[in-house]
Amino acid sequence: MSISDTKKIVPASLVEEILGLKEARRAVLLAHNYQLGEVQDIADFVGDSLELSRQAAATEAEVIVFCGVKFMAETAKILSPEKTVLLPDLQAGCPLCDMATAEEVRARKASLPGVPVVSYVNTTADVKAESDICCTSSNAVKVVESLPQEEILFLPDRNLGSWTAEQTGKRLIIWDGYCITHQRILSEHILGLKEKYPDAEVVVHPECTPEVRRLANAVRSTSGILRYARESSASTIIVGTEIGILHRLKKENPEKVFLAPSALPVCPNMKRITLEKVLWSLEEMVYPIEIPEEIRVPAKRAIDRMLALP
Ligand code: CIZ
Repeated sequence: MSISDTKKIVPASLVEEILGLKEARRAVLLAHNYQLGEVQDIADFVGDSLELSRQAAATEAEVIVFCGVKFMAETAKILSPEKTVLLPDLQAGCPLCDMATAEEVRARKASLPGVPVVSYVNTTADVKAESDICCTSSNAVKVVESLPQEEILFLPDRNLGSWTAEQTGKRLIIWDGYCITHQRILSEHILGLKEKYPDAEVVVHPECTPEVRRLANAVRSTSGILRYARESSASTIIVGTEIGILHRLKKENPEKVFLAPSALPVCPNMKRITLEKVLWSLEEMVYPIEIPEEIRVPAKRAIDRMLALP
């Protein structure tokens, strides 16, 4: 099935109002690769969470409007406490994040003395504060390889965990969390498309199940998928991740065909951010993210260790 972006008609006045207010507020708009196409189109920067974290840390803007989900806005605030970080919809959460609480992580750490904790950025700030180092899907392998220990507690995504264990050969103790959106991508979807398009290549996200990953030519983060699409000579590519990425893929590679495995991998939380909410966010300066210093400081240490890796 080919999913084409439903082209929403965006009133020019709405875009103008956002851009005018953005300037008046000295704000920058950061958007994740899974955001609605019209939100990506007005953003100053579109990327994965590692790229957006780096942008948040480097920007000279006073206000960051984070078009993504809450843990991403929290990461921006952890890195830039002096800036105002706004999330246009506070309900834009992440069920995967909620699968590991700080209390559970503390209990697990107590039973594993000396075992370092690597946490995926898809965690709450207080879970990051319990972690030795963070990782994203684009650098999980590098982060795990950077640690001298062979045994590592990896959380919260079991699929990214099993993929990282396969790639590094280390003994990962893997949390049992998963992304509900990537879990909806099934091997039969990929096999069905491969039957119809035998020359198509398959690139999937490491949050996909091992069965799906085994059918892929490559397993990549969203930024890795974008790079793969640019570099591949295939004219048709089956993409196993949240369908928001198709917007950038098509924009950057108009001569290629990108196929989503089904209409199911849509993250309802990412789609909560609309242009109307971005405008409202800038008008009312809502919703500011606040993180207590006793959580922010240790959480920043775990993120900084990741950012310090080459
Ligand atoms: O790291 C991110 O931004 C996520 C959640 C996915 C990806 O691969 O970019």
